[in-house]
Amino acid sequence: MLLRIDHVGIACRNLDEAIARYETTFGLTVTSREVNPEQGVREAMLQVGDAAGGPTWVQLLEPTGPDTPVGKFIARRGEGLHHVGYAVADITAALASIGATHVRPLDQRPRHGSLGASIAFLHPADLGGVLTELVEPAAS
Ligand code: V0V
Ligand code: CO
Repeated sequence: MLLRIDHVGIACRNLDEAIARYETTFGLTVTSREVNPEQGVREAMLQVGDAAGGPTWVQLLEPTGPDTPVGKFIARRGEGLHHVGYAVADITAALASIGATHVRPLDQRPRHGSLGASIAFLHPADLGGVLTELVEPAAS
């Protein structure tokens, strides 16, 4: 079901400062910046590699407010690794398959994600404390 790691999501208090950190330290560049009101984030995608199956990204996430997933995460744990996003070929089929396991989807249907992707989250409590995201990238 999982094709590759699509992105790692990193929670930060200040998006511009986080971007500068990755540009300066690693020479990464920003491919896109978006605001996603449904998810409560301002985010940037920085491309890390171009694996055979498709690119891989660092996703930097600044909360749009305190009462959002990333805002609550930072208040509780501070900045740091927030989630892992795996690429899937068919997110509807992946969600149906997950439905047959004990792992609870946080989304019953796909949501709008970065770069035109369709995304759905799985509960961290069912996956060893790791918030996990399924990503069906936009057709290229
Ligand atoms: C919270 N918890 C986490 C966590 N966030 N554990 C691991 N990784 C995380 N990122 C734990 C937290 O430590 C608590 O555990 C428990 O969950 C409840 O915490 P809470 O602060 O009360 O939070 P909740 O229950 O209100 O919400 C937690 C969940 C929520 C995971 C359900 O954050 C959620 O629905 N996330 C999915 C949406 C999301 O994260 N969007 C932002 C990224 P203890 O202490 O009780 O054990 S948007 C994105 O990636 C996009 C757009 C994209 O890729 O394109
Ligand atoms: Co993500």
